[in-house]
Amino acid sequence: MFTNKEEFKQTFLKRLEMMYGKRFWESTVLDQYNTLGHMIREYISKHWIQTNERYRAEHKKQVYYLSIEFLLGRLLGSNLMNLGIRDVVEEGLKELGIELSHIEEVEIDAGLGNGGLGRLAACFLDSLASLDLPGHGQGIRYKHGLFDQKIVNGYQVELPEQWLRHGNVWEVKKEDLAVEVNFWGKVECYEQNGRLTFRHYDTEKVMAVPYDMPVIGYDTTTVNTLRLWSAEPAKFPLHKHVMQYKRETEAISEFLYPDDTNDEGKILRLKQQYFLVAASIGSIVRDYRQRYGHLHHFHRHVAIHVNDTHPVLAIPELMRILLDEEGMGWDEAWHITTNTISYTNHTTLSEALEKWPIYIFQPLLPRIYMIVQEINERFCRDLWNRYPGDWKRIEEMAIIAHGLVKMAHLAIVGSYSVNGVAKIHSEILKHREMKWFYEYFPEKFNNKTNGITHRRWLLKANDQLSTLISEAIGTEWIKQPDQLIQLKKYTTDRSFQEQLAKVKHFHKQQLATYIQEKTGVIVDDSSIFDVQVKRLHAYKRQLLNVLHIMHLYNRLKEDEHFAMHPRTFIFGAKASPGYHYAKRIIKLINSVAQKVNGDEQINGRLKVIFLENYRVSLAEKIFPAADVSEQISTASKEASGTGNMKFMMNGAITIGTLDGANIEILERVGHDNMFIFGLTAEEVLHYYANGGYHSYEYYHHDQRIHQVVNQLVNGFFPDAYDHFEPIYDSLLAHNDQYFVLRDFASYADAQQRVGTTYENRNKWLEMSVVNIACSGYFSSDRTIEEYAHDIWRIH
Ligand code: B1H
Repeated sequence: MFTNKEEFKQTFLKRLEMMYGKRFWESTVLDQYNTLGHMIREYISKHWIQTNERYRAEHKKQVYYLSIEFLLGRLLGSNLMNLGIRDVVEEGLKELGIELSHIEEVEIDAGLGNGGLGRLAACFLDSLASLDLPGHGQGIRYKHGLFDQKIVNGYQVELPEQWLRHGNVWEVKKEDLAVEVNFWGKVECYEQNGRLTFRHYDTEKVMAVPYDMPVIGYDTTTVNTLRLWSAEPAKFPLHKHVMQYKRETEAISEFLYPDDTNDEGKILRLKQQYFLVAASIGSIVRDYRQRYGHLHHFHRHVAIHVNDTHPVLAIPELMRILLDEEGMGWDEAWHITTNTISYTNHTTLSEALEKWPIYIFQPLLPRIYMIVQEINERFCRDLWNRYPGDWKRIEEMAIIAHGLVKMAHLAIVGSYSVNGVAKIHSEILKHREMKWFYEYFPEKFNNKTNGITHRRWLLKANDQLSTLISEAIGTEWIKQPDQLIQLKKYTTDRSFQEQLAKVKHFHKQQLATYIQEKTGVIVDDSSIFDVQVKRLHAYKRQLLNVLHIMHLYNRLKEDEHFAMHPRTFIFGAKASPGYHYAKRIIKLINSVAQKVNGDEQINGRLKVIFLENYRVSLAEKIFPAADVSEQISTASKEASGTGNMKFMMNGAITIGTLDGANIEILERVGHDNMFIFGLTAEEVLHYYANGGYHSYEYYHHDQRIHQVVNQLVNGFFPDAYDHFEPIYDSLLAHNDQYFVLRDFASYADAQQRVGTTYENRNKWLEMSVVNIACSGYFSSDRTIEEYAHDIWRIH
């Protein structure tokens, strides 16, 4: 289509005129973006088709990654990069007088996810394609992704997100591949040829229409597919008003639920989950039947992975098809299902473990509920044989108990592999949260420590650092990220260190400019950029960070000569709209920012910035500019974390607890290259087992804590005079469930070490090099290779 700059320019101009009926000089940036997108689609169409033909011809086992979230971000830049045509396009456009970066900026993020779980799914797709593995995503094409966040007077305001408002160049609608999904209705059971047969009738039908998006690998011809399902009305039922039916149907794929790590338990959510599952399994099975005729060897050619419990109805849905449509017996159907499905657990927080009340589940999905009941009865019978008389254990392990369907139990019983997302998390699953299941099914449990695609988070986000790395150790690391370890040779190389410092400073200047544009605040680009960006959650302890900033401010106010390297604390965080406590923390951060940034007496030595609407494209601007990475969750609570890896890969130093993947970062860089503080997971769990700790003692005995906690309620923030009372109460009256005050001294001490270490420029740069060098392990290529080899067996 185009092989050089000249051809590119010609094609681009011709295509633009064809698509928009205007001359280039009349075109908008959006026209140019769409033209480029179309050209890429055309560019890869041959490889997309060939990839599918190859998989078919080679009878390759196919992996389907089912996820209720895919947090893709922007696609133009990464697609150009993965295709290796970024430079040609950039230079061609430059000759036409336009900047590729401007075109990239008009793309709206595909924000079909909340946070880490959704972004992990997106990184996995990139790695699957880049490693030439036959792995595809299936998700929901939400009309509105995660809400847009505005900060008004320091408070979060949510606006509906509209990523499709200018269309989506990356998708292809495939109406002919629609799948019918059935809700409600009745089930009748009758005997046919001597066996029980079930018929689900009087249902409400919804059409699931697929939109396919190409997933383009890096430097390869593999183009996999992300299939996103949209809900459309099917044949109009006679018993209902047409408009109401249409509304209810379209509502299914209208909104992404904004509840990161918090189960909402609404019927529409269960509808979404079954919609995703029925559409995905329906299309997988249809495809399979065309290829192989029958389903007896399904599990040998298909692996279906469920990303957390949200798609776990894949288990009873596959059973339903095998039993009711294929006419198989229970044992064969169960054998096939439990050898097809694998499951990742992403959290042990009890508020995130899905439990559906029977009174919601059964009427909406009557046949699926019957199958879950049968799975449960058979499982409990097996348990009874193994643990006769141990009622307590059987009651706790049952899939259905006390009027609730426990989705994690269904996932474990109905799959062949259960994995956690970091070593410590998998250990907690095995020995605490799911210990009885581990005892019963030890062979199912395994760990797959998370990873991130180094292509987006280093190669694309930090071009200058990538060039510096390649000049030092060659370009092998791009395909084999573990080669980054070669950088260790440069740890004490002064010239390399200085170049690294220059790159970091460049990005800090860029971010400082962005900050000034967005907030009006001028920050010192030679100050320490200390960053905490992630969803707002009590367990992630943004509060600990803010209280410490308040403490620093108090020190600066009390002692003009207090020695401290100037610091800029940067936050980005969305709070779930119904999570009122989290919203108050956002207000607190903004109130502290207002107080501190406007105080001339401290001479700009401390600044606090809250960047609104944190999302993938903003993250790409932030990570390269960070000096310090805040990973300060209450130990045992953060299953893995993945932001920690993105910071590390961009040379930031972590201040963190021994939680999630922080532990594995420490294993690689050592205590000399990380600032570890706080209680360990074991200590936290021990406190919980013994009724917590006494936060009042820490409040009374530590003057610093006393002062900042009082400031929450004593008029220190005049614009929010009683607004922080719930925060105050959480720390004292409710005994500080997340050990904020307990870890305060240890955190302040670690922050002190950050400050003094930063003053030693060479030491700091040394640490930065070591962190980058050791970050290769955290590439999602490594993670995906482990999934492919150990779980899906597609290597
Ligand atoms: C993670 C979630 C999650 N764990 C429910 N659990 C959701 C649960 O909308 N919901 O209902 C949405 C998200 N997300 C995160 O997964 C963990 O907290 C991180 O520690 C981990 O790094 C990430 C990826 O494994």
